[in-house]
Amino acid sequence: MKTLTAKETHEANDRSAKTAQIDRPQALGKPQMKWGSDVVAEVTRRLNLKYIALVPGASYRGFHDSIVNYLGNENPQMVICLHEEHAVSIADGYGKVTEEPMAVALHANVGLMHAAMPIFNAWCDRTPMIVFGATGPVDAHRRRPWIDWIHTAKDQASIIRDYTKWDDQPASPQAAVESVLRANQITRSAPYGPVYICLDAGLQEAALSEAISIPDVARFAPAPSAAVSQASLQKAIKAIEQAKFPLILAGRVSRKQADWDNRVRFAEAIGAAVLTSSNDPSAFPTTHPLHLAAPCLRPSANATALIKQADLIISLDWLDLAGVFRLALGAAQTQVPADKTVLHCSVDSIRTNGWSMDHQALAAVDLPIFAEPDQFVAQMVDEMGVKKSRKIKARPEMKRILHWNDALKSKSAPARGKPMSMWDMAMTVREFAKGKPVTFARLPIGWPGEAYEFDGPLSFMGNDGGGAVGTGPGHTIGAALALKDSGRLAIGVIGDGDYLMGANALWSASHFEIPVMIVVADNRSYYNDEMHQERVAQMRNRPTQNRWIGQQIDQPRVDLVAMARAQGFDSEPPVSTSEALAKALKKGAELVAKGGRYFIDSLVTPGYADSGPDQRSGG
Ligand SMILES: Cc1ncc(C[n+]2csc(CCOP(=O)(O)OP(=O)(O)O)c2C)c(N)n1
Ligand SMILES: [Mg+2]
Repeated sequence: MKTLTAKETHEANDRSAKTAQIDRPQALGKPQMKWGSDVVAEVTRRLNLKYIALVPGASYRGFHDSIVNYLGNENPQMVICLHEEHAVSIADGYGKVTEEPMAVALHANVGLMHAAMPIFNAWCDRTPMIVFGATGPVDAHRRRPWIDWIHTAKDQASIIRDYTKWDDQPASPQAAVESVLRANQITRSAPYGPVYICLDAGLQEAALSEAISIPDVARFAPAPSAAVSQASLQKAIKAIEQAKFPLILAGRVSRKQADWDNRVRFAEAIGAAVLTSSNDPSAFPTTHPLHLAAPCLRPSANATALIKQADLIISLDWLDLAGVFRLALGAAQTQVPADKTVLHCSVDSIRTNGWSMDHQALAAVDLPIFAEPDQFVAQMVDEMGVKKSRKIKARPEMKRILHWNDALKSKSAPARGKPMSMWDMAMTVREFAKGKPVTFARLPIGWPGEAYEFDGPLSFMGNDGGGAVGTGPGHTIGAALALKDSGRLAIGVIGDGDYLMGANALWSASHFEIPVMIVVADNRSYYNDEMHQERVAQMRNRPTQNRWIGQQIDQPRVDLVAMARAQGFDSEPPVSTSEALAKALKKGAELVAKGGRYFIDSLVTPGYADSGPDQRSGG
């Protein structure tokens, strides 16, 4: 994180104190732990969970009361949302930045159903999160007629079990203590993912009839990362010594600066080229001389050339290893590229299940290493005695490759004074962010890899791992909440479809005074799917000019600015030129630095700026 000046620190502390003043309960006296739900709240507090995102509901009215009137609405403090989808997306955005779980509370079956999609997305994002839900009373004699019956479902967790790491429905307050401790341990163990605890309304609302023991939570912490064996380290070193052209695929790695620095030292010491994914959070400085191809999801021409040349692939939990080989080399999904040694370092395999195929195709691997990638890199750096020098081991083969950032110089600067294309918009945003402590919470479909100029682990938080449209606003606000007092400017650049599906997430940012900027790349369309319809029409020899039908979001044109203003954001009329966008970004940044919220509707001409139709992620 950037070092703050004395004035900035003062302002940040001021804002922090103000946040704590939001939604303060009165007349609490000295609350005693007396009810079942007080026990759950008490354990939650001891686990140091700062926030709980929620939409209220009677099924958890006991737990709600415990947070307000027993905990005094702090640690965790409620972040009230206008849709369960946003509550989970905000927790996902927060967890991506902090690698710590945020809590969420969801009403019975109906709230959980609203939340199912972003929970799946958090599962694909590998984000830690503790989701509290509710049911019942399980004891049918205690159910209120009608409403308690429709909101009671047996095995409620079955709605989301296939994409959570663990769930439970404790039957007593004492069992709930264990349940919350276990949830915390599981969600914080890699690979991270959401966990769910369903609280029986009867248990929540029952008076405690016996003393409850809450043990020292420190004794239930997750284990530190397992170390890589000496034998595996030696094999890796030997493979590196024998390699002519090593290529690091830096995938799902940590947000810690020390790990980032280690990755750079490792790559420099072995002289490996590096590739990062535009789908995952920033993993390596993108303009570093070894980061030869611009970040991409599907391999661009440059990335393909690197993969083809490499004789050693070092995958740091790359999301789709077999898929990338298939696309770059035309290899069958599970076939090893014959001319390469493949090292794959990941713990993802222990989370694989039979329902979700997000584990991707099975890659053939010569050197499998079961460890968190940054653990492996740290041990390699130690084992190889890598010093802190910035001398890059030069590989003659790599010197001949034109770095993507140099190639960019011959490409067009943003057009001036005329309607912006996605390229113009992206280059304007890149220019604006240069050298500033900006965190891009999200970037939209079709954004060119050349606009990804990242210099630290918080530069970019990756996209929606589950391909879940509607999560952009929530992710942005959750990331901004985590970064509130850091001196970083949190920006979400999202599509108009994504914005419109998740637009009423914005109110939570205003209510909770979260400084944030949201910029919409507004092509007035679900444009990704226009492209799909065009392709189908081409395949079937049918008229492609009808591709817009059922896709364009126009007539009437939605007033995106009004939707943001209505929820407390500052804004201005839509901008349609790169000059106007640059001005708006500057104005927005000034406002957000003072703790405000800014919205920009950036009109772009339909069309993408990435390297071709197959770059597109939308399904
Ligand atoms: C919940 C959900 N519904 C539908 C889709 C299919 N889909 C993928 S991209 C996309 C369009 C998104 O529109 P927008 O955010 O405006 O981006 P654009 O396609 O215009 O670049 C849609 C509808 C999805 N991925 N998720
Ligand atoms: Mg769109």
